Formats: sequence, structure tokens, C-alpha cells
Amino acid sequence: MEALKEGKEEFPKVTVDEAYDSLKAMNVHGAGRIARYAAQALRDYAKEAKGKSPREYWGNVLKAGEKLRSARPTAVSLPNGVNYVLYGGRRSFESGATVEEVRNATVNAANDFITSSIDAVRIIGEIGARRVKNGDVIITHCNSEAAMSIMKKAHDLGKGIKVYCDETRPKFQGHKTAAALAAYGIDTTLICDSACRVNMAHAHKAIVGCDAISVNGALVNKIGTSQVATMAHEARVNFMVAAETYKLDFKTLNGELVDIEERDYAEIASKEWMTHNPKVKFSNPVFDVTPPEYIDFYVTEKGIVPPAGVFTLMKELYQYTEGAQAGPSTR
Ligand code: RUB
Repeated sequence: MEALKEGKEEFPKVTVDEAYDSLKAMNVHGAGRIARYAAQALRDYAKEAKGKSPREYWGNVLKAGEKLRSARPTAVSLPNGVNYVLYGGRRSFESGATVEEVRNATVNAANDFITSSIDAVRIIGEIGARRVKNGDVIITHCNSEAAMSIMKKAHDLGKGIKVYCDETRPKFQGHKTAAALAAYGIDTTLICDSACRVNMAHAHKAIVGCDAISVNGALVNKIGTSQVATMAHEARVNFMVAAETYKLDFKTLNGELVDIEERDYAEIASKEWMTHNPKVKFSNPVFDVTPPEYIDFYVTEKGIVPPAGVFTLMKELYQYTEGAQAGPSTR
């Protein structure tokens, strides 16, 4: 793992409030990216936060973490990333350290999370690409850097893949994926979501990303993912999920469900259309749940994990200390 070079950041420096607003507005999106963005914002806050005593300083950092954690409800990478940073600081705070020591511990934990997250995406690419065969036609949904890491690596290995990208309404993240893959030199076709089944007929694999993994092996990802999985299942096409282990949702161990984010209806119809059709109701859930039986396997930085192996993986990674959940595990 190459240490994070501060100053060569993925994101511009922002305040905690700005980061919260950006996350809410989806200016930064994708589960891995939002986790790293929040970790960076929390780190930068922790660097400059004031406190006359370690308790006062730590209270301020905790409040900032709480705010960032609440920006989006579904991608568990966000609370897991923030918790990882806070855990680093809290261990130091609870050991009776000075303000400066707590500050350093928090900053180090954030850098550790960010570096490990970037590393995890690369490792997933390497592991996942081994499962891609020469000439595979792949369908993908939304915009996942972990899923793209697999496709890019397969391309690097000269596997001559072709990728069909669902446009992914309502926010059209599929356009971003198609642009990035085509720019990388991959044979890429953009399709509308309703053309997925037609194209599944000549696909060999569906590869998608992940916002959360539940203890029973179910996948939570961008709305429409479960339709892709159903079509893949029907067509006997391999359905692979690229997921860093900080996407494991540990609260599901206690039987809690993953919150599904419902966003502004203006994402699916214009204000004008709504005004002209006052009797129409709207619903805009932006994630859905794919049952484990439609998933062949998860590609994590720890290796390939079938849905039935998720519980064991959670048990292995879970540290029974509140707030220590799910740091990236590339070490
Ligand atoms: C993005 C989305 C992505 C996952 C995984 O949703 O569903 O498939 O977040 O992405 P949104 P990654 O655009 O609402 O954030 O692999 O980059 O973490």
C-alpha cells in the first residue's frame, strides 16, 4: 500500500458544511468516492479544529463526523469511512492523549482510509479481471469505479471486451461510465435502461458496483440493478458485483434493514409537468435490493466471495468495538 501523498488530492479542500451539501446534491457520488470525500473533509476539519481541552476538541470532531455521516442514507461506505476515521481519533482521545495527539491520530486514520480505499479498488480490478474471458460482452449499470476497475484491467490484459452501459435514469450516471470506458479505449455502447434485456441476450457477464451488502448476501445498489440481475439470471449470464469490504453493512447483523434513499421528484419529472398533472403521484427510490440468489459472487479486495459467504466475511472483519466497523482491509 503506497502511503497517501497529501497535497495530491482527489478532491478540492472543502469545509464540513460544503462537503455535506455536495454529498446531498450528488456533486460527488459513487459509494467509494463519497466515503473518501467525507474522510478527506473530516481530516481537513480535524487538522484545524479548535479545542481548549482534548474533550472539547474531540466533541467538535465528533459533531463534524456526525454531520457528514448523515448526508446520504444508503451507501454504507459513508458511515463506515467516517467511523473508521473517528475510531482512530477516539482511541487516542480515550487513552488520555493531548489535543495534538488526538488530532494526529484522526488525520492518520483518515489518510489510512483514503489510501486503503484507492488500493482496494485497484485490487478488485486485478482479482475481477481474472474472471473476464477474452471477447466477453459485459453489461453494466450506473457508475461504479470498482466495476470499471475490473473492465479497465481486463482491457489492459488485452481481453478485447465490449461493454454496454445502461444510461441509468433518472440521473444518467451511465453516461459518465460510457464516456470513461470509451476514453480508456474500451469498445463501449450506451443503451437506454429499457434496452437492457435485448442486449442481455448477447452478453456474457453483468458487472455492477455496490452501495451496501447485507448479512444475507443481498446487494443494495443504484435503482434498476435488481432488474439487470433478474435479466441476467433469466439469460444465464454471470452477475458479478465489485465491492470493497467497507460496503458491508454491519447493522444488518442485528436484523436492521438498509435505508433506501428517496430523492426529489424533480429528478423524474419537470416542475411544469407536475403542475399540469396535479393528480399524478410520484415515487423516486434511488437504490434497490438484489436478492442473493441472483448474484454469482462479490469481488472484494479480500478475494471472491459468494453471497452465502458474506456472513462469514462480516464475522472475520467485524471488530466488536463500537465505531471501528469496516475500515478498508487491504493490509
Ligand atoms: C452510485 C452507484 C454505484 C455504487 C458503487 O450511486 O449506485 O454503483 O455507489 O460505486 P450514486 P463505486 O450515483 O447515487 O452515488 O464502485 O464507485 O463505489
